Amino acid sequence: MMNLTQKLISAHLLEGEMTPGSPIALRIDQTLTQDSTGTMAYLQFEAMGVGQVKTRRSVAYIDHNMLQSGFENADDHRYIQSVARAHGIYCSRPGNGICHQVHLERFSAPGQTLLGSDSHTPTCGGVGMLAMGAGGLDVAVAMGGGAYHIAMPQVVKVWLTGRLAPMVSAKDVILELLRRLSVKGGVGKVMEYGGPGVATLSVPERATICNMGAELGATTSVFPSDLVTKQFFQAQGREGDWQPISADPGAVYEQRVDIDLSALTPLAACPHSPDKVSPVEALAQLRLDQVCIGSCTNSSFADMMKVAAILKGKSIAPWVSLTISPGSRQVLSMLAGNGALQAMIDAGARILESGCGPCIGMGQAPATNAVSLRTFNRNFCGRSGTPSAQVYLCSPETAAVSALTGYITDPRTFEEVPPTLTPDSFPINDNMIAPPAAPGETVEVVRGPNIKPFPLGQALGQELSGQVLIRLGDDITTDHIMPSGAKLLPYRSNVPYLAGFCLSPCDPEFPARARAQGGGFILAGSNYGQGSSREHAALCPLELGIKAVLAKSFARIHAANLINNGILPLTFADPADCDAIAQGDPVCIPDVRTQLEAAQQTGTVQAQVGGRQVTFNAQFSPRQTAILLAGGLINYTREVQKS
Ligand code: MIC
Ligand code: SF4
Repeated sequence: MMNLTQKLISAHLLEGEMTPGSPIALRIDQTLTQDSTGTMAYLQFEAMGVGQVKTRRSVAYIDHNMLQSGFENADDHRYIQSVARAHGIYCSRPGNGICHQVHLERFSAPGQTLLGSDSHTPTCGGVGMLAMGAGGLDVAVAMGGGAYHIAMPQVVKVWLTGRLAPMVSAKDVILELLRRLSVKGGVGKVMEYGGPGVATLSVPERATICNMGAELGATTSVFPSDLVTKQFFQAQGREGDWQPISADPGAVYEQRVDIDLSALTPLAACPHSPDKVSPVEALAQLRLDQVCIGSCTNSSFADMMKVAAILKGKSIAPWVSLTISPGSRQVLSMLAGNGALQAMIDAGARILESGCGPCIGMGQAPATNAVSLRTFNRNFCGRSGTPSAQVYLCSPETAAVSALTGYITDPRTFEEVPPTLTPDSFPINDNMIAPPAAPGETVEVVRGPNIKPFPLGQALGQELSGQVLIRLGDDITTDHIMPSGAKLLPYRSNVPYLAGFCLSPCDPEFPARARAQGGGFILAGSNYGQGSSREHAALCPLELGIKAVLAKSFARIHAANLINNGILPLTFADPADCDAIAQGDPVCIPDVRTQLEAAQQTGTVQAQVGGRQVTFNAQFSPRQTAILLAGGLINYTREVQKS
């Protein structure tokens, strides 16, 4: 008897036991990259010298950096298109849509594994894939045919009953889970959905729930593949890619959460965290300056049609700016064809191209102290491009109704309820997905001047010493560690430049201090590195000479990225020790190589911090230990290839 997660894992298991917490290695069928993590991932893939990808399907998306405010983005697009073509990778060109929406529509396949260099890759869990986010280097390894290494997750059964009430949406389901479990609640876990409520949810609704499972910190989220899924594949003209897959009756889970869909009400996440959830009702009358609809969470055809139905024949409040970004060109083209786009434009919406746009601060930064209501998945402070802005996250229904009134408004007060549309057929046009080169064809890979060499770790010495360069609190996100947005995103292939902004939202002096000290240590609270998969949150500290991060706990993908770049993620055995340490305290980890090897048995590492003897948990797998000793995954791979 197996649950769905165990079925997917056992069908791809290359090494290890399916005991929660123990290391496993998985075969990866499909990969995806996007442009802001992809340039680095392809540079690393090229450095591996593999030639053609070894996966069943690899796709490079261009969807994040599309402002082209200078040559940097455009050069990276050219590089990605050419490197993809040269190595057997499909390339979804700028304008074709957000990676997760397009992948769901055109490439997802129940029963397969997908590894993506973006934290919202779990979106495809909505059709029964084991879809996980990872750092670019792990995706590069998977493209080369290597396994993906994780700890066997615990599986949480999320049992759905009932049916969503009118104007309550899939977004409210995941916001309810965030309210109950918090942004740390899913770390080390897979959220597996089941129960009679599943059949009442369409594929895009399931995808919304899986997408924002990333905000729980979960390894991934997954729905069974059933007749609803089959209908979606038929409508996408891909029935051949469909297969049923579900948990065995009586399968065992480590945890259970029950949600009665009928009992849910519209919810919103308040500034500045996706788990600060409140009923929309309680926020009513908060005056809005901006409403943004779109992102990989809520930009499907069904979501956009609900928005169009609400806006039709009406006008947005005169003090509100409303932006709408349809998730894919397929969606945009359907809206253009059926008149929905006209309803949006006539109501006063500003239509943006199909891409991430304001979600990652690529334009549409709100005004000073503005209140912005968004259908996105993250509202971390400053991510919108305006640190003083107050960003709330909600469903498309809540966003559209609120854009009309100009205040956060419970959508159940709206007179008409728009239906959830599930088309019998979607228009299929893959002419913006460039196929790889034919065998034998030569492709020139074009590199622009903004592409700079990335830093490589060094084999670990006998001792690590330095100072605590910064002291941080809980839930520090990768948007704090390596901010993005219109000013910095163009430099994702220029780590030396980007490093000058590392942790700048927390302390603008940090990069200069780290450089002046020749590197040192970062001290943080719990869930350090939550949020994005961006490897730059490890590469930039590496560039600044960071040797170890000492924290109460880590987010999964970020901890893996630190290890892959040879930076030690050490967890305080006693969190009280963390509270007693100050910025500037000296740190010394003596005999660190010997200690790490011994940690295979002891599970701990000792250090002196600010004159105290501190014990850290160091429960690394044998492979992780070898990577850390070698100074990162690239050095480790070279060592393995030599031996
Ligand atoms: C995000 O939503 O934070 C991003 C931008 O999509 C990131 C990837 C990146 O930093 O490039 C993610 O979620 O992994
Ligand atoms: Fe793009 Fe935002 Fe989704 Fe990240 S969360 S992939 S930036 S739409």
